[in-house]
Amino acid sequence: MVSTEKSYEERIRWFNEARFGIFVHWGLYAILGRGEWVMFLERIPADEYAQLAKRFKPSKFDANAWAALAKEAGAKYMVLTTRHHDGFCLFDSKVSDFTSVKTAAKRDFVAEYVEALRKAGLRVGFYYSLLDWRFPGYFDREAYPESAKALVEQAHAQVRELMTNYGKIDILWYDGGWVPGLQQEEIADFWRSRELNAMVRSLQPDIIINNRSGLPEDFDTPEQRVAASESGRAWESCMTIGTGAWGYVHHESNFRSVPQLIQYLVTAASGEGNFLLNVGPKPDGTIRREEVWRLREIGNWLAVNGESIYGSERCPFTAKSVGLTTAKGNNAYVHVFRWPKQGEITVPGIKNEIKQATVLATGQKAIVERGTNARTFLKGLPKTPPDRYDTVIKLELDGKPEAC
Ligand code: H79
Repeated sequence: MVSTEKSYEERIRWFNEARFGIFVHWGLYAILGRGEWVMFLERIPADEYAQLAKRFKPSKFDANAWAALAKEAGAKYMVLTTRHHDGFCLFDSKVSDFTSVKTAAKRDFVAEYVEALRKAGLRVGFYYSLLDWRFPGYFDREAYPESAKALVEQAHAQVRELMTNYGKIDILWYDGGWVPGLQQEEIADFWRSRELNAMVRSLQPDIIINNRSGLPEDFDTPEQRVAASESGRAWESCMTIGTGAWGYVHHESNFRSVPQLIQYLVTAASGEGNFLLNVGPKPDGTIRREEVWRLREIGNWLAVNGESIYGSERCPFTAKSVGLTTAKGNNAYVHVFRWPKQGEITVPGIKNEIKQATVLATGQKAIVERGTNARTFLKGLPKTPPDRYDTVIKLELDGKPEAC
């Protein structure tokens, strides 16, 4: 029999080309507006919390608008919380009544989301929290063994539903795998993750799975920081725009700036990793203006500078006095976050011959001069940065970038 199974390299290729995705945290917690951990942090009893479902009627939810914004941002995929730690499902489930289909909204938001993304040409990611705070057996397995068993069985059944009922899914993004009192190496046994993920792969042979079910699977997921994995291992940093939480915060006092967000994206790209930037839509389903305009600004920047990000590779030489470097094929890209006031940039250690140096924002060619100590000078540039966020200078080389 000829195997039709794809290799890891084949399955992960689109993901490494994509580099930028949008994370969406949305659920009942949006109504309270104090983040997705509110049930736990304020010790809200499950039955009291469940009352929120009666008020969850998102009149302005429009999956096509979410997808359109992700496209405008230059993102290639989205990941939606199909359910978070509160256990509330945005999809139809035979094994739970605590879903948006069986409560006031009476809608399968996951179905609408998948359809909109496919139509927009975006890849589809599902976040799924293994843990569910409503199960006492999650907090105390000894005292409530039946509850702990039911928790795991529900997770298996719901992951099966998600992998069966919505067509082709590109990413399964587990979270909440940790269990009180268990070591990291015991987590996969608790959730029966080997069995679970074998089932996932039998239903979705091309899917990529993150590393949060107690098993490494396909990619690493540093949270709220950018940290590269070793070469050859895919990774994705996830981050919030507001710094308070992932779910909607009504009075968010602290939003990350656009240059900050672009620098995180470039940092990820420079280490051959992805950036998954989160939005927390309002209870009505719309995305707040503070997040919308930031995503559009990133999209405008990517529209000009995207070739330095999509499918990026590590560049062996650096430009740390001014910013970072990325590479692709025979091109290197110098990302200038700290534009020199004399309009002259020094890049040390380029071994290659440089055929041409171009400012992507303006198309201007820089004058290339080589100096002592293997220095390259890029001259004839303006004294103020041509791009207010990150001016990218493309270096066309005689071969793949090499350092000396
Ligand atoms: O879904 C998002 C978070 O809700 C989830 N992962 C991302 C993608 C996450 N769950 N736990 N954690 C992240 C780390 C736990 C942090 C905690 Fe706390 C510190 C839990 C309680 C104290 C941060 C501060 C969260 C609530 C208060």
